[in-house]
Amino acid sequence: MHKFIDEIFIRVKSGDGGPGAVSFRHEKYIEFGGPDGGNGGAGGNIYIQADSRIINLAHLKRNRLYKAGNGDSGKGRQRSGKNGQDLIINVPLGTVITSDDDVPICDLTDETPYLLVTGGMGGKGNAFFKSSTNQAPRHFQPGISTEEFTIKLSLKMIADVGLVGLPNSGKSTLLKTITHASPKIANYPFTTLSPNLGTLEVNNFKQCIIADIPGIIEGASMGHGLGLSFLKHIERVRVLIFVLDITMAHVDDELNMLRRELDSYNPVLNQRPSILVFNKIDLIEEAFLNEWIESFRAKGQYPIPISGRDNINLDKLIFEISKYID
Ligand SMILES: Nc1nc2c(ncn2[C@@H]2O[C@H](COP(=O)(O)OP(=O)(O)OP(=O)(O)O)[C@@H](O)[C@H]2O)c(=O)[nH]1
Ligand SMILES: [Mg+2]
Repeated sequence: MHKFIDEIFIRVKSGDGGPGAVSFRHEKYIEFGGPDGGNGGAGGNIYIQADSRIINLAHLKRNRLYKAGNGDSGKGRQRSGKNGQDLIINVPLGTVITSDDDVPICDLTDETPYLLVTGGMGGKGNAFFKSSTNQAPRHFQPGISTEEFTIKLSLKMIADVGLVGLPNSGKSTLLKTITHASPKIANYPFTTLSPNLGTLEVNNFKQCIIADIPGIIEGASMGHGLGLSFLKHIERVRVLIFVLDITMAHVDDELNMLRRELDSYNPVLNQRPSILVFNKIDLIEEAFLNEWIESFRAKGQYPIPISGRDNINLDKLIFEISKYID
């Protein structure tokens, strides 16, 4: 399996223009039959296009340089050289392109191809330079040469909902129960090493994309655990779901820690609408659960008690999610 790559630098070069031709018509008994050198072909363009079937940027590690075709030379009898072949670089939806020093270039949120760089123009052949004063020009233009440059591609997945929680809180289990995704699930922290997406149908078949990201621990902003870099994949979600493990001693500390870590990554995330869930309620006493629900309510928070594994109350959660999807 490919390693999950969500940031990569690549070199690109559009095609060089082909040179114009120097050629003269060959006719019997006529020494110079007139210039007929055609123009060079244009170099190929480079396009970047998102494709929903691609999930990360790993496939771009293959090449050192992504290059479009060069234009062909012009030919005799005023024939133009063939244009160089365009190159289309496919990337996942949500890929953001910048220059290597972070100047924004484009953000590929749909599958429309983006013209990154055009190929060089072809040169004029000598037929172009014929004039009343110069009937037999030997002059032609070389094509325009293009230059290599580096671009940075970063993936920010496009999801409507992001699952946030400590390792082992049951995020992947929840994703698996409510969508057709099949993420890895296991009873140890950091089972999920890269984001998973799943699709949920709400409100008459509207698709809602849910992102499950690796668990977050105290100090993630200082690089502990898998760090916070995966939070970029939920930067654009409409709603966050905090998946809190109710079997942990202090579910409120759990939430505060997550909020703090989100804050140190990007304070905007804490201003997003959010849904709180208490997960794994199948494992605890009802009285214990009610105490926690009461203590949250006293603070104006209304967690939804669920079991992602045993499918308890998930219809309630889905209804809550659907309010944000239209
Ligand atoms: N009893 C019970 N167990 C659950 C529930 N949800 C998840 N689990 C278990 O908790 C463990 C962790 O579940 P995961 O879904 O892998 O947790 P995660 O939050 O994705 O974990 P990371 O990927 O490590 O962050 C697994 O053994 C699950 O079977 C639940 O509602 N009830
Ligand atoms: Mg997981």
